[in-house]
Amino acid sequence: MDLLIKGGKVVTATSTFKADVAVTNGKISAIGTNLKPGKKTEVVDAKGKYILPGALDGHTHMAMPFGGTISTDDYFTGTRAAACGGTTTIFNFETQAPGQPMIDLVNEKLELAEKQGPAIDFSLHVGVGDVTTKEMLYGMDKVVDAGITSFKVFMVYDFGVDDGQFYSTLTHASEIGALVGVHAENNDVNKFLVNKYLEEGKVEPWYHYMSKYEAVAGEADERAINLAKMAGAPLYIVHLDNAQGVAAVAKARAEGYPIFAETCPQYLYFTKEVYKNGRKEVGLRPQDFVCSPPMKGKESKDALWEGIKTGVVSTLATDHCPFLQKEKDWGIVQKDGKTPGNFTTIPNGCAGVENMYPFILSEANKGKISFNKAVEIAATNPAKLFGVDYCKGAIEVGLDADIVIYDPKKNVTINNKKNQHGALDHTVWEGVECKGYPCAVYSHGNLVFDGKDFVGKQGAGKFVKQKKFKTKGPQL
Ligand code: DUC
Ligand code: ZN
Ligand code: ZN
Repeated sequence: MDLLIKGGKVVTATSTFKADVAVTNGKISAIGTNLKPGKKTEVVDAKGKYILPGALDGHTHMAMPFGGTISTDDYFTGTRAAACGGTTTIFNFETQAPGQPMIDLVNEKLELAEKQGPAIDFSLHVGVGDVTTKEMLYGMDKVVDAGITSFKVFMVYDFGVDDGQFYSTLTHASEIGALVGVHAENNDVNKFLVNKYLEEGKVEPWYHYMSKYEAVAGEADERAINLAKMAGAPLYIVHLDNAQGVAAVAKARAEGYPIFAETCPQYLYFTKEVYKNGRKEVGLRPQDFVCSPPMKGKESKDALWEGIKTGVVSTLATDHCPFLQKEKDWGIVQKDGKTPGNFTTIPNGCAGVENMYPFILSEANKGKISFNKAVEIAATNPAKLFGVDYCKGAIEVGLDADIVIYDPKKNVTINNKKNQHGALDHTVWEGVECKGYPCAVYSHGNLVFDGKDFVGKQGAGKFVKQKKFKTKGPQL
């Protein structure tokens, strides 16, 4: 036995109990009371603390080209930040270029990841950019053979799919044991509204929200669900943000369909008001919050919380996609330094990979949801949905020792300069108070966060293979 975490309270998705946790060769080797250390065992006192599985962030965009730049965190700095927030696995989106065989994209990005050196384990989701021919569509098979069984289609953006391509992707994915995620927004309505507002000279970040308001996402959520039902395929809606979509997912699940939804902390904490005023009190401007989909109104925020409580929302993830403030300012003056900008010339995305687990655990600590629910949506369910529950997502004998020791009495106020570990120059989470915080994080039994600093190693993280997706109904 290499490590013995003694006297803490183990939290799983379904139960909470006092136990010691032993780690041998990077795996959880025993869970029980009064476990005895060996001569060389490191013993950690966890009295008064919770022992949780490391979170899995099923939605990140590290090193992603977007809006004329590349997201600020790469596979190292982004995973360093993740580790310091108790996330021990990420799933990074990589999107296929037109005409590019999907497997070439995968090989290229695995090479990039290896070069940048992730601090924790990772896998990929393949963003479907070209399924215009049978050959391109069947390119998914090689990706599944390589151990990646999750794909994502976009209903918006120039590289997005039309409904026919979406339907064929869903159909083929379900034949080969893969799960399709969707970024659901109505492209045509969005484009119409963008043009309308720009013609009217309405260029401020508020119109980013106005051109992607609740129903723009809600309609697309409903259509995506209909297409999945027609194709007889499972579906995963990423970053669900609106009440209409929550109702649609609830209905489909109640009817027995394998429809799953993810939401993100930003939709549970902020509202559309940030596009009017930013958060002046901590130096954040409206453009700093521009991400897609944008934050919605309070009714949607409340519906998402309710969806988490009732099991309609299955997972929490971040959509971590950081851009520097000078890039966010391209909404005022564009990259060339002279052309006036507008809400469409702001790179879309915000940071969050370090904040997801502390945020949801803090909400649990305040009594909004149970700790079990927080573990379920941030660790256990993403592990199941993305086919890595054979090694991750729970405190269980035989699984990787990706462990968070959580101190419910340690209060931390997010301060980008003082206590955050990514590469970004700001965070939308600035000044947010967390009641309770991770005080130690382990990846494969190795300490990666000591409660203050990153103490892991660049390059220690490895690619994790996903098994095939077989779930036929709404239960995982
Ligand atoms: N939304 C974002 O905010 N950033 C990257 C991609 C996306 O869909
Ligand atoms: Zn998206
Ligand atoms: Zn995304």
